[in-house]
This record gives sequence, C-alpha cells and structure tokens, in this order.
Amino acid sequence: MDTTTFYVRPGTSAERKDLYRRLHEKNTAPLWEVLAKLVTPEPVSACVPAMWRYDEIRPLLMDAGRLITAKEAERRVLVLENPGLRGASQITQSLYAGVQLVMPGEVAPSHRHAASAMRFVLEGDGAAYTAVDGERTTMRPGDFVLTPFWTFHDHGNPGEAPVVWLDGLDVPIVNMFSASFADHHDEEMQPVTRSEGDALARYGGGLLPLEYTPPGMSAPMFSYPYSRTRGVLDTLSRNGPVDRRHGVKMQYVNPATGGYPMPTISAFIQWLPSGFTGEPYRSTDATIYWAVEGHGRSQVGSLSFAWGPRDIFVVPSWLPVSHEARQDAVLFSFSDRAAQKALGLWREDGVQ
Ligand code: 1HN
Repeated sequence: MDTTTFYVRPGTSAERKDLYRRLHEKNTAPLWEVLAKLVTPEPVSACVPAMWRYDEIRPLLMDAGRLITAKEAERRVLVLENPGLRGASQITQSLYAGVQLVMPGEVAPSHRHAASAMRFVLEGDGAAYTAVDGERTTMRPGDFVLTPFWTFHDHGNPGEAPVVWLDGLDVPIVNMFSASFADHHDEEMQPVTRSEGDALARYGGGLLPLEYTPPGMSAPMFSYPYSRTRGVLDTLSRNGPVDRRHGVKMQYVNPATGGYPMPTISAFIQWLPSGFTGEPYRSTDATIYWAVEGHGRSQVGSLSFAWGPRDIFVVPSWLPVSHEARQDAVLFSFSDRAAQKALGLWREDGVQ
C-alpha cells in the first residue's frame, strides 16, 4: 500500500485555473486540489519531537519569578511551545503544556474556565496548595492534581521554597470548538469548605458514597499523591508483568467511572527497570513525557532524547517511540487519548 498519498492531485490547465479564480471570488474552492492534504493515509502533524531540559528552563523560570508576580501574571508560566507550532501555545496539536512557578508567600488568584487542567508537581517543600471546589490539596513533588472543567481554582505557597509544576490543559481542543468561557471568583482565594483529604477519602480509597452517581465527566477527587502512585509501581515492579514496550505502565483513573480522570486528558505513569531496552510503539495520541526518576533515553522517530529527572519531551502522533533506562526509572506522561477514544479515533500499533 502506498502510505504517502491517498489521492493524487489532478493536473491543471488555463481553463481550470480560470474556474478556480471564479470559485475563489464566490468563497468556494475545488476539493480535488486539496483532498490529498485533507485526507492522509496516515497521521500527518505539524507537531515535531522536542525536548526541554529542566536545568535550562529552571533559571529562566526563576528570572520570571523576579520580574513578575503570580498575581500580575495571573499565572506565572513558561509555555512549552512545540517548535513546529510556535506562537500557538501548543505542545501538541490538541494540548497546551507549561511550567508554572509560585514563589513563597504568593497566591495565584481564583478563577475558572472551560478548559480542563492537570498538574504534575516538580519541586517544592510540600507547603504549596491548589484549592479546587472548596478544598485545598497540598502539592508535593510527583503528585498528579486535577482542576476539572469549570471548577474554581487558586494556588498558594505559604512555604519557604518555590513550587514548580507542569500544567497540561486542553485549551486547543476547547478553542477548536470555540467553546471557551472563563471568569474570576469574587475573592482572590476561594473559601475553604472542606478539610484537606476529604475528596481523596470519599472517592479515592476504593470506596464511594452510598449509591453514588458521578455528577460530571471528571474525577471527583483532585489529587493522586505520588506516595501512593510510587507504592503501586514499587509493588508491581516486583510482581510484573513488565511489558516489552511500556515496562510497568498504569493509567490514572476516575474512580467513579473507571474511565480517564477528565473527558479530554489521559495520564499515565510507568516504571522501567534498570537496563530496560523497550520495543518501539506508536499511537495516535501525541504524548508529553516527564521524567520523574532515573536516567534513560527515548528514541522518538529519528531523534534520540537522553533524559534525567524533570526533563520533558514530546512524541507526536504515530511516530514510533521506544524507551531505554540506565537505572530504574519512572516516566509520567499525558495525552488526549481520552478525547480520541470518546470520538472513536484512537489507534495504537506495535512497530516491528
Ligand atoms: C490556568 O488557569 C492555569 O490555573 C495554568 O494554574 C495555565 C494556561 C492556559 C489557560 C489557563 C492555572 C493555564 C491556565
């Protein structure tokens, strides 16, 4: 099968060109001139493989910390711009990612928006929090934290050390549908109405409130603490199986539905044993990886990314990726798999 073209563009003539000019004047166009670009036999993406090294990004983020407050910026974030999508605030065609800093004593004011957001905490002394729906959640390194669709959220850092986390949002999806709404809370910090840990106990302990019916499409708990996640990986690293492509890979779950934590965003955590040399894999969900522990190397298409803790890299749709670990390693990742699966679009493929 020819995988480069699905349809060959016809030749042209003076008469055809004249028709195209007349079509253009009436806001119409010949499909046969663009069909090969519109319908490709395999995914074609402007998103390219790329890597951001934390030790290069962090000094820039700290400079931003001196030059602008979280309050003035609303959110003090360095957007991770895919080099193939510069200026679009996109790390992939469908997702936004950034690195956010909240300095000691700062508050990022309470707001809400149609976009769903996830955070993965990189550094901090365990004092900072995100407040969602009346409950504050402490942000510790490795924690996976949600701020689902239209929930008020503010961040605060009463600690002594800067807190930094990775933000992932479905902004490009929301804007593709022209479905963006946003507003501010009346107060800079939303009132606390539930004590910390309430949602985790209520929904995240293998139990649910009696005859619970999920009120929405997002997980009712907002935090997946790394201490728990790491414990799971630790047990499974001994019990296996270790997949030849993924190592020990688990997905974050909405405990009320068994589905993904939010309707558009899926997130994953995987453990790779020391010496692991994974086989290539590809899928239609372009994926952002975040190295949490250990050192390794990932082959993404023709590029090879050597990573260590807190480095970020992105794998475009349908490009083969394979991972190697020099020592026991943990990778966090997220993608739009939830949205693609809901629309019946998602595909994966082991690559020979
Ligand atoms: C946002 O609300 C946050 O709440 C971070 O921390 C990044 C990027 C685009 C739009 C909204 C936050 C964001 C964002």
